Amino acid sequence: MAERRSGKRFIAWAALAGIIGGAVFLATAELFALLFARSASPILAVGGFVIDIVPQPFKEFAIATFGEYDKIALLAGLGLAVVIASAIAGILQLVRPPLGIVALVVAGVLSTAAIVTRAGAVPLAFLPPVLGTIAGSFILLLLVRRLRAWRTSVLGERSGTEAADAVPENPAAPKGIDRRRFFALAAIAGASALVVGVASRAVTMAVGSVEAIRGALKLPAARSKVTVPDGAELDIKGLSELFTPNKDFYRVDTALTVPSIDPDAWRLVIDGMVDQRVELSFQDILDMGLDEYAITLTCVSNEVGGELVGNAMWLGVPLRDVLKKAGVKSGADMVLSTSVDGYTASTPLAALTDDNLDAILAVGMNGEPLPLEHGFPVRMVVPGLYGYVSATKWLTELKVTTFADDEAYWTPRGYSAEAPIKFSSRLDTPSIGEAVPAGKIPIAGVAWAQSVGIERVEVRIDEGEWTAVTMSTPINDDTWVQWFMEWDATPGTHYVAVRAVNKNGDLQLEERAPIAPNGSSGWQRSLIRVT
Ligand SMILES: Nc1nc2c(c(=O)[nH]1)N[C@H]1C(S)=C(S)[C@@H](COP(=O)(O)O)O[C@H]1N2
Ligand SMILES: [Mo]
Repeated sequence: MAERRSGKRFIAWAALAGIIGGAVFLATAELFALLFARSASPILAVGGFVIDIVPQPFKEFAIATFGEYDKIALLAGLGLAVVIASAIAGILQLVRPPLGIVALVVAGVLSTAAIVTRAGAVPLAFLPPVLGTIAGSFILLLLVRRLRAWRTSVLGERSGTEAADAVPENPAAPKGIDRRRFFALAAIAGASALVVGVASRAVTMAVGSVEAIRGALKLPAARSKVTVPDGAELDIKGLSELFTPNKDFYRVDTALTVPSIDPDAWRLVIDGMVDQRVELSFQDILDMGLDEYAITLTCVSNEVGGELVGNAMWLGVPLRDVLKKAGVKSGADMVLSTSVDGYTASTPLAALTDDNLDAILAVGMNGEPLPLEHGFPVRMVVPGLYGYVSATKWLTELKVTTFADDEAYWTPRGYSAEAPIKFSSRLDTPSIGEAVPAGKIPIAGVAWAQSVGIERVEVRIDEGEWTAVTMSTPINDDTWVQWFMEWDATPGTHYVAVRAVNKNGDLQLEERAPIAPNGSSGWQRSLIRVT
C-alpha cells in the first residue's frame, strides 16, 4: 500500500518535470525572440493561428461571453492547455519514454509552423521555437532521468521499458541524494525559466516602444479643415458626442496583440494591376499634404441599437491620389488591402477612385496620430462601406486586382465580399432599463447614412403616429447626425421606436436581418419605463 502510494507520488513529480520542461521551452523561445525575431513568440503565434481557424460561431460566442477580454481569455486558455499538455508529456516521459520528448518535439514543430507561416515573419523566425524545443527537451530528459534514479533508490529495480535507464546515477551515494538531485535541477530550471521568460517578454514589449515613438510624433497641420457648422452638436445628457473620443471609440479586429509598427520602418506597397509598383514611406504620405475628413465608421457586426459605430475627425490623404501614383490598369475592379498582421479587406476599386467620395489613408484621428489599436501608423477609411471591407488598420499593401481573382479575410468566413453600410438610426437616451420620471424629457440619438446623408429621423411612441424629430446640422453626408425630441412622458411602460429616411428618399429597412452576411437591419424599438 505504502509502496503504491509512493509510486503515484512519482507520477506527480513527473508532471512537474513536464511543466518545467514546457516552461524552459517557452522561456528560451522568448529569449531568442527578443534577440532575433521579436514577433516569434510561440504562445502568441499559436494564439493567432487559433483565432484564424476557429469557426465563426465560436468566435461570436467568445466575444459575447468575454467581450473586450476575449483575447485575454484566449491567452489564459492557451496557458492552461500548455500546463496540462506539458504535465502529460512529463508523465509520458516517465512511464513510456521517449513519448514525452516526442510530444514536446511535436509541439515545437507545430508552433514553428504557426510562427513561420504568420504574415511578415522574418527569416530567423524559426530560431526561437526550435531552440526552445531543444532546451525544453533537454531539461525534461534530465529531470525524468533523475526522477527515475530517485524512484529506483526508493522502490528498487523495476522491470519494463525503463529498466535500462533506472540505474541510480550514483549507486554509492548516500541515501536521499537522488531526490535532492531531482529537486535541485527542478528548482534551478523552473526559476530560471520564470525569470528569463517574464523578463524577455517584458523587454520585448518595452524596447523601441512604438507607443513612445507615437507620443513624440507631431503630425503636420491640416491644409484644409472641416468646418463644423453651428448646431452640429446638441447638448443633451446621455446623447453620443458628435465626435467619439479615441478612448471610447469601438475597436474590432482579429489581432491578438496590437501590431507595433515604427513609422520610420513602415512602407506601403501598391502593386498588382498597376502601371508601376510603388513603395511609399510614412514621410511620403505626410509630404502629399494632409487634409481633415469627418467620417463615421460602422462595423458590420453592429446590431440594431448597437455600439459598434463611431465618428472621428481623420487626418489623411485621398486614396485616389495614392492609386494614381501607381496607375491603375483597366480590368481591375477591386483593391485588396493587407495589414501587417495578415488581415485583408476587399474594397471595390470604384469606391477608391471616385472623385466625389473621400476614401482616405488616415494618419491622424481626432487631433492625434492614430492610436495603436486604431491602426498606427496608417489605416484606410472609406465612407459608406462597413469597416471589414474598407477600413484596414496597420496597412502595408494595396493590391489592385479583381473580385474574381482575390478574396479577403472575411469572405470565406461567411461575410459578403462587398458590403455597403445599411443606413440606420439609434436611440441613446432614455436608455433601456433605466426608469425615467414622468414629465417633459428628451428622447435623443444618432442616425447615419454615410455617403448619402440623413434627410429625416422619425420617432413613434407606442402605437402613435411617426413624427419627424429635430436634427442637428449635419457636418457632411459622411458623418452621423444627432436627433432629438421632447416627450411628455406619462407613467407606465412605453415603446419608443426610431427610423430614418436618407437623402435619396429611402426609408430605413424595417425588416430585421442578422449581422451576417452583410449587416443588420430593422427599426430599433425600446421599452421605456416611466415612473
Ligand atoms: N488589420 C485589421 N484591420 C481591420 C480589422 C482587422 O481585423 N484587422 N477589422 C476591420 C473591422 S471589422 C472594422 S469594423 C474596423 C474597426 O476599426 P476600429 O477598431 O478602429 O474601430 O477595422 C477594420 N480594419
Ligand atoms: Mo467590423
